[in-house]
Amino acid sequence: MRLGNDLRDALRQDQLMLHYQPQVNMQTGKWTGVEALARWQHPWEGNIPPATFVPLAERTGLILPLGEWALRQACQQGRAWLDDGLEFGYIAVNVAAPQLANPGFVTQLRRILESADLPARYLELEITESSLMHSDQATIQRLHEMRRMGVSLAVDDFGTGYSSLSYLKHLPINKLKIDRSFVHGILDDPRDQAIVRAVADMGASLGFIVLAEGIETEEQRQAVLQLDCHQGQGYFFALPADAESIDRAPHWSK
Ligand code: G
Ligand code: G
Ligand code: MN
Ligand code: NA
Repeated sequence: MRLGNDLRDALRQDQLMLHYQPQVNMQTGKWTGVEALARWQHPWEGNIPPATFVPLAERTGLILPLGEWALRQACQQGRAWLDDGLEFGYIAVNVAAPQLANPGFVTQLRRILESADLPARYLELEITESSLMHSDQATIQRLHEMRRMGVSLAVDDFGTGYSSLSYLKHLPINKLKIDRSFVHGILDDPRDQAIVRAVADMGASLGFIVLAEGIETEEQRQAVLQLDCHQGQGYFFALPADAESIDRAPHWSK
């Protein structure tokens, strides 16, 4: 596939970059950290969204190099921010199922953190509920190893994975990210409100940080706050933006 070959080139030729979107403390409004989101500036097709090229990478076997690139890039950015005196909290990086299933993933992660000279506590990994659900014993061991290193683990798109909840008891998870589809209807649909409330209560009882994704309006922010979500993310607070814009934002205590 042509676009698949283009993606291979893009990885080599600097057409990919990471944007960063803040996550906020719902009580204080202060930024707690940022999520790294890959962007592809294609030489003539223009901007190709990750919703297109991440599945493409999964089909063409490029998801492992893409994932490694994103981790390396994010860790180097974290180091640069620290050198700049910027206390950015943490960088959350999306990790796809095939990365997690790779027996060498923990070693790779350790090497990347070491060569970037970034302490592991600055890194959070976002893993979708569906890839966690299907994790085998060896993958679960790797999750524990990552936690022992000091890396945090967040469940991405929580509520969309047709999941049994039993994995929440066994996996070393720090955070649940409530999928934005539930936040979308929070004002108009009592069922969405009930789901967000239930996840917030359950998550807090299990000792997780609960984050609501996709907050776009002040009204949604208030509803999420009232349902006791700890953290929020969405266009209402900040759009994903390049590292320089994040760096210049007034929210960081330099
Ligand atoms: O940035 P945007 O909202 O368009 O992202 C769309 C989807 O692509 C999200 O589900 C996001 O998790 C995923 N995504 C963005 N960057 C990466 C990445 O570096 N690796 C993986 N595996 N997924 C990513
Ligand atoms: O699945 P994941 O959480 O990784 O998705 C992140 C994606 O969500 C990014 O592509 C980002 O652009 C998008 N996003 C971030 N905030 C909002 C928002 O408020 N509304 C919508 N619709 N999408 C958002
Ligand atoms: Mn995510
Ligand atoms: Na999500």
